[in-house]
Amino acid sequence: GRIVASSVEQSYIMIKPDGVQRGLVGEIISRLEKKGFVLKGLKLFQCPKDLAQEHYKDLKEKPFFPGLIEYITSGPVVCMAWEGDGVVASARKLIGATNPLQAEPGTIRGDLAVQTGRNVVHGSDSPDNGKREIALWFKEGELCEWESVLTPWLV
Ligand code: 3AN
Repeated sequence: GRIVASSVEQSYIMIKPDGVQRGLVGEIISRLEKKGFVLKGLKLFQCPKDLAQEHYKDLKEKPFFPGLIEYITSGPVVCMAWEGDGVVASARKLIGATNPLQAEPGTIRGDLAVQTGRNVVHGSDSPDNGKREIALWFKEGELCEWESVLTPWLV
């Protein structure tokens, strides 16, 4: 989709099907909200196979790729666009290591998951990929341009 460019850094964060099935949606959103990032886009979405393949195209050659695509398309995901200075790296820290057994306690994966193939949440790994992924998962008009009244208390 075509998305209005924002000058502030944005990250694409997605609660994967296991996170939705396990009832962790509120918990995960809450952690990002409380940190102080601003939610600009949010939807529950059943991901088609071609979109999953495009999103994970860098992992196409990996042996776990077919299983990853099957997992991501197995049920609804929660798509989110989060905004704020340093949001990409900070959200990666809040999410924790890819392998949940290596993720620090206090992180989402460290507290809530055990298996790499069921690690409940995705977060963009660079600001450029944040932009790319938000444009991939959201259509024009699905993001809200709004200013949080909390911003003066946060930054
Ligand atoms: P991250 O999600 O922490 O950025 P990536 O980009 O290396 O990690 O991997 C993307 C996704 O691919 C992971 N979230 C996980 O669902 C899956 N994945 C990565 N490595 C493995 C693996 N060894 N076995 C199964 N799934 C994997």
